[in-house]
Amino acid sequence: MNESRADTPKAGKNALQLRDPDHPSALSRRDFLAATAGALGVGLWPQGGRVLTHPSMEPAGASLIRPLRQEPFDCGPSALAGRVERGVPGLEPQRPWPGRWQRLTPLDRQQGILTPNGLCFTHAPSGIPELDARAHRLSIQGLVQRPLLLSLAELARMPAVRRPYFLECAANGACSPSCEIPDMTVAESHGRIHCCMYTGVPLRLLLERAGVDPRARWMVARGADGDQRACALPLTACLEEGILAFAQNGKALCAEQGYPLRLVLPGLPGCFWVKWLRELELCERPPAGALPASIDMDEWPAVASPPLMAVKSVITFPAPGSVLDRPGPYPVRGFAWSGRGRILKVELSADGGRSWHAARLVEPILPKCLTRFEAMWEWDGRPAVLISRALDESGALQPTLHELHAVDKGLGFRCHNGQQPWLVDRLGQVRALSQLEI
Ligand SMILES: Nc1nc2c(c(=O)[nH]1)N[C@H]1C(S)=C(S)[C@@H](COP(=O)(O)O)O[C@H]1N2
Ligand SMILES: [Mo]
Repeated sequence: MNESRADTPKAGKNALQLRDPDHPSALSRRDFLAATAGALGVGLWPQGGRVLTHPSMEPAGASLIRPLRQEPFDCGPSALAGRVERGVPGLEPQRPWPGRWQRLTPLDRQQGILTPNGLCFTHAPSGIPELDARAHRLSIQGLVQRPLLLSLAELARMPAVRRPYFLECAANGACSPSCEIPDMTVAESHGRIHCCMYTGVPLRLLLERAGVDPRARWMVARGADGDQRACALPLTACLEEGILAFAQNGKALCAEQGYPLRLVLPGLPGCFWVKWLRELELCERPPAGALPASIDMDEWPAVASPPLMAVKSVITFPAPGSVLDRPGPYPVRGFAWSGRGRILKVELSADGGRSWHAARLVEPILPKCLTRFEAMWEWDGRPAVLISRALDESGALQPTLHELHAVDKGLGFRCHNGQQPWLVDRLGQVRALSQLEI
């Protein structure tokens, strides 16, 4: 963890100094605290023998103390803390993703690995159906021995599993060489991902109950949102870990996330996780027009074997939207994830990818979940290019845009997992950089 500049001859002035924020051995503890406190704008106490009164130790005005709320509420920290809301992508025509139907996860504000209900990005081009859970039924039919029609009460009586997983839209991190959005924030570029704890019935259990005909190769899932397109999946791709989920982070699913029932397919692109699920049909080959919701077949002809979301990471601080107000030590933080399992390692560069240093991974590190990383970085006030790259347990390393471009010249938005460089300019302002620029 304590690699120094001397170990990396190519490292420039802005090389990351690896100082674990919890074990600041490179500096004396006092220097470190003073520097960090300065950078974070907080006072140290006590200072030079003088006792400083923390402003918040003043008695709170009576108006700031309120009785325990009786009505149901979503537990916010305080009325004074301000609300964190899901972002709305811009509606300008040059922006690649129409914004009307999407809300984005404020990834830069997310502290832990779970995305709270209400802050999850939402894809709902056909609108959000208001469904009555008591009347809702799931049918399992087609090539099965015993077709089933299940109520939620029946599902809830079956043995449930409870697991956290990330869901990433195949369009997340859309920053191809041809599509550069200079004023894009990190939530706009990378906010099509969330990570929630799901409770539900393993798909395998239900299919066993229905008795799968050996001829069945595909599963077609249909939602109740008026999106007439069905979503076809090779049966093998969803049997392993698929869940029919009815709860998200310990509560009923949000309406936006598919209340009362959604398909959870860990590692697979978000488009396969059908929401407002009402039908599973097993068949030999998918019916014509059965596409993953919102997927354009021209862009994705290889649906026969849906790709697992490849290893990826992004720095959420410093990131577009944040400003570094003076040179000094800063924490560099972000998230890494992979549809192929756990994150093994995240490396950071502050010199555009010339030198790399391992970041600290923050526990818990779970398969197919967001994983938090951080490292302390000493900004010397000169322009710097920050990049993160992740390695997963399958041995895959997050590629550069150059590498992706070499494989696929027409690099589109789908499942693009390229490294994302952020440029910190002299003023401490941060903006997105296409990696083909560096
Ligand atoms: N019924 C239904 N399910 C759907 C979709 C949809 O439009 N209708 N969109 C899919 C796409 S493209 C994505 S990325 C994910 C988004 O899940 P979220 O809205 O929970 O973020 O849902 C998928 N499931
Ligand atoms: Mo999506």
